[in-house]
Amino acid sequence: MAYVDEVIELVVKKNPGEIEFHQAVKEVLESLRPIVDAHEEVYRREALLERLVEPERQIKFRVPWIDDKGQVQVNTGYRVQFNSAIGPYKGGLRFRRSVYIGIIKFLGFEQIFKNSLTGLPIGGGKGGSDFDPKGKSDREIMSFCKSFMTELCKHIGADVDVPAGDIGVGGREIGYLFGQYKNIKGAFEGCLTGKGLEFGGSLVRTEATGYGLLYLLDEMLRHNGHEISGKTVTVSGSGNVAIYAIEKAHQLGAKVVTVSDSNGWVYDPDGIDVAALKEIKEQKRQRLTEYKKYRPNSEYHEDGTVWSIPCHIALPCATQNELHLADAQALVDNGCIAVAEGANMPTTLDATKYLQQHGILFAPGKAANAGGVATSALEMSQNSERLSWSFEKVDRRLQRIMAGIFQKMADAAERYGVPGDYVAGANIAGFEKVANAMLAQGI
Ligand code: NDP
Ligand code: 2IT
Repeated sequence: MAYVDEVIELVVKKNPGEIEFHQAVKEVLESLRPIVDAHEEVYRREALLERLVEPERQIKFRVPWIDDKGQVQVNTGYRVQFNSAIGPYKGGLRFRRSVYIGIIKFLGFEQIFKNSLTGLPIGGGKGGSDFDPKGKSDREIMSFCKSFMTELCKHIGADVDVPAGDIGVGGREIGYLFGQYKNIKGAFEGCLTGKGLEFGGSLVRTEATGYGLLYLLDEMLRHNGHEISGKTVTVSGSGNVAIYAIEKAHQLGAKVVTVSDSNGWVYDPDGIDVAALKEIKEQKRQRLTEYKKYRPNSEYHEDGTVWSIPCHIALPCATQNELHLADAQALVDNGCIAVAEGANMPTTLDATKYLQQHGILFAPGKAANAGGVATSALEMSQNSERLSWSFEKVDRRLQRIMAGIFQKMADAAERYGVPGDYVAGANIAGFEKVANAMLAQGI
């Protein structure tokens, strides 16, 4: 049996029920075949793939907290420190009811290659909790965050592991988490990124994932003889990534016509009103049903998906496995030319294959959404030198990083005989650096 297939089988057997983790491993390892074949003897002797799919450390902990009625609640917290070959563990925290170890491991595994692609010295990690922030008061969020950090602070640090946000974790949560770390440790350190600008945060970090997505899309389109300006774009999600992807798409002359949340989706034929969206989601923390009050011409739907709306470019920015084969078929039938993943693993494996086989330019999340973690690494640099850079400086660095990521994935795809396959290109380019570092450091 091929080495890659042996390791995929091993992962499924050793991690029963963790279907998202299986999916992420399959997607990466399948596309590493050419590079693994070329180095099979060394990789097998060094058990390189077996080491790659086994987290260096998995931490699972109890998070007790008190709700507004005085009732004690208990959630489960996780931190998976997956791979530190090229730098301290780095990756977000996700607070969502559906979180379990399989989700955190898939995200941590993806993060290894994403972080490598940025060219910055950051390893892969991820964490979170099955805590559901929906409908919770600020005090309840604070109570939960303080308890979560009471345990997590034993395992992280500026040179060890530096968490940040993900679904359900934004500036408010990072503020509470940072405050608790500082109080317990008695030290003001860059232990988290996505911090407020008043206490060590970086300009552009809020916008970075969405802006970076558009910078990478721009590179991919121009490289293939297209441009963003004048294009109709569909976006899913309405959180941090979606909002700033839409903002940058509009700045670059495209028109975004959809957004969604877990209850429904909006079609606004005149183009999504970003100011209204920010007010609804960032300030009032409301549902998308409110959008029609700002834009009477828009439609709100509970059934179906945003992918039924004809577009040139589709940007899934909500969550894993939200773009299925039927959606991919609809996109192709409606004349879509490009898909770039703002979320992590939003496109199912069969949908990805279908899009690629039908000539759609496809930018995988680990390349396309790497702008967030890249800017987090720039925040770490600023914290280390105890300085803050200007918006323009960080934004320029972000643009250069995203252009570099496109170049790396396009080059790797060429080198390994699959030109234009950016999924394989991103996986191979991300893997090469980590593999070489692991081999150099020995057992
Ligand atoms: P937010 O919490 O800010 O927003 C998430 C959005 O996606 C919300 O609109 C939410 O709807 C929707 N959503 C989440 N889960 C589901 C679901 N199961 N079904 C339908 N809609 C859902 O998160 P982010 O914008 O930060 O993250 C979005 C994606 O981008 C995630 O995949 C994340 O891993 C990825 N990402 C984030 C980065 C960052 O810097 N923040 C960096 C790189 C990737 P609702 O309000 O109803 O929950
Ligand atoms: O998926 C991701 O890359 C993130 N949620 C951002 C991680 C980070 O450390 O900024």
